[in-house]
Amino acid sequence: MENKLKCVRCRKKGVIHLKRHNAAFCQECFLYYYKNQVKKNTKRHRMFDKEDKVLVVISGGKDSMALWHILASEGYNVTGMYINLGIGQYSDKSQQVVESFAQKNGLELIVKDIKKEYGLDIYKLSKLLKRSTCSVCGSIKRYLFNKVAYDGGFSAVATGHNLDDEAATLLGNVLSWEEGYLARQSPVLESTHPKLVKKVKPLYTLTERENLFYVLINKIEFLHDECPHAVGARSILYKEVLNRLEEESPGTKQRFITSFLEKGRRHFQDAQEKLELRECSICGQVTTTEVCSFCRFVRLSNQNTES
Ligand code: Q46
Ligand code: ZN
Repeated sequence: MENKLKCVRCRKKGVIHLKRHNAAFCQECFLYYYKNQVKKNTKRHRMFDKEDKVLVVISGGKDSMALWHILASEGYNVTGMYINLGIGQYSDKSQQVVESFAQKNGLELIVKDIKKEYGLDIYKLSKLLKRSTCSVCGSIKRYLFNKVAYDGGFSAVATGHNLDDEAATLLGNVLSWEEGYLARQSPVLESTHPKLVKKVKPLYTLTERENLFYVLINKIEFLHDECPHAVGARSILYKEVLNRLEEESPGTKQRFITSFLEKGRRHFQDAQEKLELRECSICGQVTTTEVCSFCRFVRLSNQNTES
């Protein structure tokens, strides 16, 4: 037991025990481990290198703040991107956290406000379209990540998805055998059109707990609250189930993801939807319909303010 609490690298007193690696680390060696994981992931999956311009999507939560911090401190050419989605106090508070971090650390940040810039309201749209708030919000976010990245000449869009997120998504997709999603689940989503920017997840082998530890030891401010609409999401239940499995058998989540990527994913490649991609007749962004969903949202919002 005592052995477990000694750092596996330097034998000093361990401050965090990672059961799935059967290893404890002191603060300094944990940072070495964390940095190494990010380095390995970006290299192994050819996500980006130091010459690339990377757009990092920031929500203000621990994962995206950790990602922004580690990439900037490792000398990558990163710009943060924050979208104010008009979700009451949650949006106001997160914007403050993100802006203050950028200012204190001299980091570049692009802020988009969907209400001020485009007149979009996710609540009104979700009512008008009879779609869930998260589905409307998700479409808007995906559109803006890509548009900002493409217009700004970025080589990749990086998100803070962690091991817990990836394992929960995989479990959800497996439970209903979502072949199309399984074919695409990967730490890297390559570009399939000249106007689509590659999406990458450099933290996909690090857990929520490790990201939390990283932000705490680096004294990075972050928003503790989750988006109020995340409450009750299916993914939270999947995370709880996986945590239970992890308790009994440490390493389950990592094995689930890495074995899927190594052995499982290829069996779903035929299920990749071969969608015909075209350019939106209004904004020129990639879509499968004549007018993209974002431009339809803007049109609908304008009609409803006029009437
Ligand atoms: S989709 Fe839904 Fe998230 Fe948008 S409304 Fe909040 S929970 S932020 S990842
Ligand atoms: Zn459009």
